[in-house]
Amino acid sequence: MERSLIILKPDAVQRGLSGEIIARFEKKGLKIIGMKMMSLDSALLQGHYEEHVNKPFYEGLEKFMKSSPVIAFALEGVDCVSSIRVILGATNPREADAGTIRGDMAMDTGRNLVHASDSAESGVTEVARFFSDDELFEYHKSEYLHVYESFES
Ligand code: IDP
Ligand code: MG
Repeated sequence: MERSLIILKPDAVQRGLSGEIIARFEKKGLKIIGMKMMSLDSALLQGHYEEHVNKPFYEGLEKFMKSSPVIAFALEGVDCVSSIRVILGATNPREADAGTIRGDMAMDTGRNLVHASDSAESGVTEVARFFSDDELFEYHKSEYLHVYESFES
């Protein structure tokens, strides 16, 4: 099954939107396999945002991501990476569809509330970057019977 790393960024934590955002993923039927509050440092952020490190907005992005604790969690589900990106909405919240997290709750690219992995490969890499094996949980989710027509238990 695919995995995605989700980060509730400092704006989500500061605006008290964590619960509502987590609820959207839970209602979708995704399984939370790990979750923690943490402060991000430069080394972790430079690895995580490797593709953006040399872009003009990176300095502001790193400063913002260090400005308060974040809540990181790992989600698992069948082909979940792209469906999570649909729930997230476009990077620029002013262009994000209504009904998405960014479309409903945010106004600025630099304050777009949530990170989610952008491919199955990055999902695996990013979850491993943020969580050690003993922080991740394998368990049976009884609702899967009612979320998926067929699933491997
Ligand atoms: P994503 O979060 O939708 O995957 P990316 O293009 O991977 O978007 O960019 C990572 C993050 O960098 C964005 O979520 C946003 O916080 C920040 N960012 C991207 N482009 C800009 C920009 O033009 N100005 C300010 N921040 C940006
Ligand atoms: Mg991205």
